[in-house]
Amino acid sequence: MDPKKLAKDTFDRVVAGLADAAGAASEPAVPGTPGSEPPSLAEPTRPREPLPPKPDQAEPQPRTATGTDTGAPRNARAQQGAHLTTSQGARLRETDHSLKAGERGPTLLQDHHLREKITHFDHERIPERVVHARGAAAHGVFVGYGTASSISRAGFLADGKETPVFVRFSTVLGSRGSADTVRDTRGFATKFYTDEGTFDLVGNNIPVFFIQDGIKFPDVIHAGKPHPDREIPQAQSAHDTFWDFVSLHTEAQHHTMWNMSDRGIPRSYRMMEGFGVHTFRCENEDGETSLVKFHWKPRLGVHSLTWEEAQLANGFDPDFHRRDLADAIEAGAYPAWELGVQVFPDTPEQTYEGIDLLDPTKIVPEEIAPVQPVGLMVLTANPTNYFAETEQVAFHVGHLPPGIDVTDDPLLQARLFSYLDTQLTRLGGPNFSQLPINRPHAPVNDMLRDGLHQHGVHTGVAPYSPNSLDGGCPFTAGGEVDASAFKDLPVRVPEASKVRDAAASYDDHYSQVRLFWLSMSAVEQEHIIRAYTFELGKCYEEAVKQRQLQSLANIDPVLCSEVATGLGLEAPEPTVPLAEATPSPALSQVGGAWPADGRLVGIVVDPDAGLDGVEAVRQAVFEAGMVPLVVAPHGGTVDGVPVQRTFATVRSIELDVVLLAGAPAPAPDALPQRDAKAGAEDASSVDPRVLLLVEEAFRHAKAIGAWGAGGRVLDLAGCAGAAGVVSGDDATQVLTEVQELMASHRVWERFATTTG
Ligand code: HDE
Repeated sequence: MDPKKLAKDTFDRVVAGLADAAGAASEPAVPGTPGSEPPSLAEPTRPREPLPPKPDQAEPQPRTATGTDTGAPRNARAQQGAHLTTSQGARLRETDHSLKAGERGPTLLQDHHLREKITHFDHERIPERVVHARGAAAHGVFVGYGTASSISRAGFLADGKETPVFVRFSTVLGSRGSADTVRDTRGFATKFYTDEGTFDLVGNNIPVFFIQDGIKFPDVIHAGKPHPDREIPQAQSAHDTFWDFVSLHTEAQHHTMWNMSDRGIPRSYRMMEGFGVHTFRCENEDGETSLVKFHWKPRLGVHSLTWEEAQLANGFDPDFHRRDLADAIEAGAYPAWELGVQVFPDTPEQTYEGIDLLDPTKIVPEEIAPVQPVGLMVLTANPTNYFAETEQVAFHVGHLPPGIDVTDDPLLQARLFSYLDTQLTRLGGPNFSQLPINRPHAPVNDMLRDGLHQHGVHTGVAPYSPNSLDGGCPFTAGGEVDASAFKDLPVRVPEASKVRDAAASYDDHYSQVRLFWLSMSAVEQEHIIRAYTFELGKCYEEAVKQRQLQSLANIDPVLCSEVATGLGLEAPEPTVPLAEATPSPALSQVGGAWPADGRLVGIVVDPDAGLDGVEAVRQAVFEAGMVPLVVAPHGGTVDGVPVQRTFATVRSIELDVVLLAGAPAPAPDALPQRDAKAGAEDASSVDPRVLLLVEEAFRHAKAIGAWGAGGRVLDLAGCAGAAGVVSGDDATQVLTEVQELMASHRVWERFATTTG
């Protein structure tokens, strides 16, 4: 079957199944409702059962600590009953006053309710992840295509097989409360709850890593984290210690350039590729092995923010990516990715076309090893509780199903130790796999016993092997070919001496960085120049900047001289010959047309002039699977149409496109002393915040549309008639043209370039 059709059919099937489960189609609504029903104005006092979760939410499936499906409703673990109780279920009459010796007297130690409430609160926090602390997650399903059967016998890849998944996206460097749109790598970790045991694909949105050997992980992270004396800057690499490290440790240069490219500032988690990074070894039913790299390809394409948008979002909406993911799912714009594999022969050298497959600073260009689709993942539900699910989920690269095994990549080898180890501190002991979100969906019969917070109630007397007192239970899988058992693949280890060293092939630190640079379009190269210039410009020490310029000289002379000019420094000569590199067009994000699911369409209205065409556009936007946001001078409703943003609350960065249905005069609150975005003095002109909205949208190369009086705003903003600016009399026709522009994410020709 045509691969594109397979993806579409599978996506449609999953989404149709969700619609059936939800029953009659409800009215489309703007996402973001906090609760599952609208609140009453007065405080509710009549006891009632807890409200159900919102329709877009799901809990982890109810499984026992040992993997059995309990058959209990999904909310069986949520709070129960209509009354406030202690943790022991005793009903309480009062929770607003502590028990005191008289109204004005001291609090009594006897107050067990006070002590339970405060003590539990005191211990609500757990250590945040040392890396990837800031994240957002969703539940979903993976459907196998069956196309991987020649490569792997893993059951979840079989044709039509559906496997529940939980995916957590993250930034790397920032603390748990840091902003989403910082320049950084993004984590892309997927937990497949397969029948054969949990499989965790713990990847990133960048296919290479800073280091070739896991022993250097503390070094690169200490360099990237805030300086230890002042603990600044938060969640970013634009500081001396990061550039000090990567300029000395030049194997980091490839990953660093990906971070400096637009990949470092994604538009959305839904619009990122994912990569397993390392090469894995797979085995098929016939015992044949191959080397494999995993890729996630987003249905919506790979798109990014501009640097200015990212910076504005950090202040204006630090939860930008979190909100986008949750809102999209709530709006029914289910994010989807195809899982694909690059497959290489399992030769003793473990190289492909001269590329060392065990070196995680190298990619294999898709042009020489195409990515073959093996299944589709659709994210279908938001978590019901951030802490229980997104915070407590524990991934581990050693969670592998039969048919997939690790290789000797020294980065992967260290990870096999680290992920188990880190959970002991973070989740408080060895039983973290029994937390609801981590429970396998396969029967668990280990001989691990006891430990803090043990949820299993093990039977028998002989948790040791061999035994006869428990009838010999549990038994290891027998026979050479037992499809249901994990197998450590019997790979030959070359005869060698113990060494703290790496293969000579690991010494090439520049050829693939040059390949990446040459694969970028002119506008993407401009962004990279800009990013290096910004980041190094934020460094204090000239030696650090000069040293990094040396690496840039070894990558590309134009890149080096442009950055050097911005820094006011001399561009050095290369110290190694420039590599011969064939560009890989697949690395560029520019080009192609993509669905606009869940995109935000701002519609600026002028209540004084009437809402001609607005309702029709709103409905058409909903029907196209996007979300309309009406932007008006005040909140509430305008001519019966609900308003989502006012001129005071809106900012261009949250809108993918701006539509102008009018040219509203300055609102009463357009006062510079009240709203720094305002500055209007001429009451006959357009509200200055609307002008700013249009100017920014134009600068960020977004599509803009206007009808009726809206055209006057385009004139005032000086963008009428420019590329990607549509105006006309018919509102829905304007929307249609704007939608066509949105398919390519930005109006790219608006960005002038110097390198192209
Ligand atoms: Fe991780 N990494 N990592 N990492 N990593 C963690 O595990 C580590 C690496 C990645 O959403 C930690 O539970 C070492 C590469 C993701 O919960 C920790 C090394 C890649 C996540 C850890 C690496 C990743 C983590 C922190 C070098 C891409 C977030 C908390 C040998 C392929 C998972 C935790 C989530 C998290 C260690 C390198 C991806 C400390 C030692 C390469 C997506 O165990």
